Amino acid sequence: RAARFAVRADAAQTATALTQDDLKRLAAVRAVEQVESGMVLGLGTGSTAAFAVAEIGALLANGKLSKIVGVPTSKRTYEQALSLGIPLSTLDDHPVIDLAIDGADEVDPDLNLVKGRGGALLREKMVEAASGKFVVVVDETKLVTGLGGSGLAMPVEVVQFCWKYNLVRLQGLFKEGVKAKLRLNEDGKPYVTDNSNYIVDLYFKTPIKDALGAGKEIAALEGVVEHGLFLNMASSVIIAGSDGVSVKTK
Ligand code: ABF
Repeated sequence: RAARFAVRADAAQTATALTQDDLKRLAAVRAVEQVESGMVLGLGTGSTAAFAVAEIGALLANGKLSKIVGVPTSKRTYEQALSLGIPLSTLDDHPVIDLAIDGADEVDPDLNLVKGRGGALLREKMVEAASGKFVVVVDETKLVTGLGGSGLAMPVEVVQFCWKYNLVRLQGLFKEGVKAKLRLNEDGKPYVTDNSNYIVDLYFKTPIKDALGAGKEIAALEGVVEHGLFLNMASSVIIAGSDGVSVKTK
């Protein structure tokens, strides 16, 4: 299947000039090799997952796959899948998903993840928790030794009501170790999620020591809807790098 793309998996072994998008596409196409006709699929969000959705659409269009049902993890992915003619459904009608394919922002050595910089963490977590198999697709820049270690945001979705109160409480959970910021759009207005909530981004100064404990404490705050720590959820991670594509499985 990968042969239909300009960049082939074998090219990754030798070429050094692959772009980050090339690597994302390689990982996504490799994951889609696990898709079989008749499956209910969790369709991820983000630029890497979009390559997987595109590949699924192409395989449906050329008859190599059939009877697929997709459960999208965001309005963006819903629109993309719809435009490709992928039959769509919801967790209400398909509460059990065979396979979900999605990207991530950080992947640690135990295959724990930070997700949600794209803002879709709530639906992603619901769909991926309902999936028998959850395959993560990333390029090698997403690998970290500890979650929060990239210096980039770990998102927390909060209700709009008294968001500042929750921002202060989130900041307080980690004392000086974190900077909490309300996510804004380019126009300076708060970013609003698909479920009409806000996002507080947490910037950790050092990797989170106890991600499980941190996740529990964050989730216990009233008004927190979901957080971007996806712990013990990934079945495998497909990583594309300049040395080729590798698969890490738990
Ligand atoms: C989704 O897309 C998110 O959970 C994550 O935030 C983001 C990764 O985006 P990309 O694939 O564009 O790097 O998977």
